[in-house]
Amino acid sequence: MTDNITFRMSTEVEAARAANEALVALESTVIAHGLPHPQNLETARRLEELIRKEGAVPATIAILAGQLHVGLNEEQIRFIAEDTDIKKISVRDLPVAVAQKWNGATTVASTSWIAGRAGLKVFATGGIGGVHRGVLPDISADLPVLASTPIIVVCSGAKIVLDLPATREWLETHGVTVVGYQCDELPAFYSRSSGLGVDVRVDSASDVVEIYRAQQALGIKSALLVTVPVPEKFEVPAKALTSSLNEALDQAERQQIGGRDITPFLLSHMAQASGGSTLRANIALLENNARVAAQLARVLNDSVLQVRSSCFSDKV
Ligand code: PSU
Ligand code: MN
Repeated sequence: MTDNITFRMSTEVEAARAANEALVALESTVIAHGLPHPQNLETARRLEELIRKEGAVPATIAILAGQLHVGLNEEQIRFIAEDTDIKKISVRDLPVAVAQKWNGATTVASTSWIAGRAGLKVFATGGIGGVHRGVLPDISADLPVLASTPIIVVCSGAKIVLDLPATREWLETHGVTVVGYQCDELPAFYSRSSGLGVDVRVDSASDVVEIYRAQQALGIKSALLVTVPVPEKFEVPAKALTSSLNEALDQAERQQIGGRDITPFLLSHMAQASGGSTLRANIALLENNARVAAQLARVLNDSVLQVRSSCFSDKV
């Protein structure tokens, strides 16, 4: 049996595709497992609103009863945010989730995988996964999927809980171009600086789109990682986080927390230890990234439509 995958598009996404409108994919793990209730639901809705306000159409991606959903309605978003049995689905989990009709939230890896195959070109998230600290080699599936999916991923770098220099090296080795959007340094999630470089600083949406189009023309199959620092007002500098992060890492080791649980564990530990300031930073950067992604999606969409119309006029 070789059934092809089918996507369940929301009415809004379906209409946007028919009208050639700009689309922005959003992940759902951050909603189900990354943020506490009720901020998770508020943020999920707010990200969608911000994208619409910028003239693009949001497509939050999740698995519902084994179906790959591209775009969720109000009720489905609420379900992902509030149900207590939503699984965290990375790419290795997709076959099981589909076959066994699970409800699940998608990570950067599985969201990129689905968005890329559904024809979406831009995806906004908070921080990507990467190479974890510690002795055991634990590398998020986000990285290999980024290395093999030609999509623009807007994020604030990799999550601060990771080994950032090792993550940066991994991206370089696997040919993922890293753009600093209005910044010279790779952002470090809650913090604006990491001491690590980007491949190029770019100051406008149209310059990002030029690079993406060049990447497509070259036939390079990796993602274009567009990194945007957390807004200054909400930044929590890396230094201020050192002790709570070390404590969280210690506790995770003692409690033998690993695999898919480690990232949410570390993030929630830090939110508590910082009196909520990392949570506010997380929400602020998610919102900002959604806005930037919507602007990029629009510029990209306009440039594609322009090329199409000039092809038509060439023929006449
Ligand atoms: N960014 C956040 N919160 C999150 C995540 C990212 O602000 O919860 C999620 C993303 O979905 C990312 C995942 O793909 O954490 C990485 O988890 P892992 O290291 O298990 O691959
Ligand atoms: Mn892992």
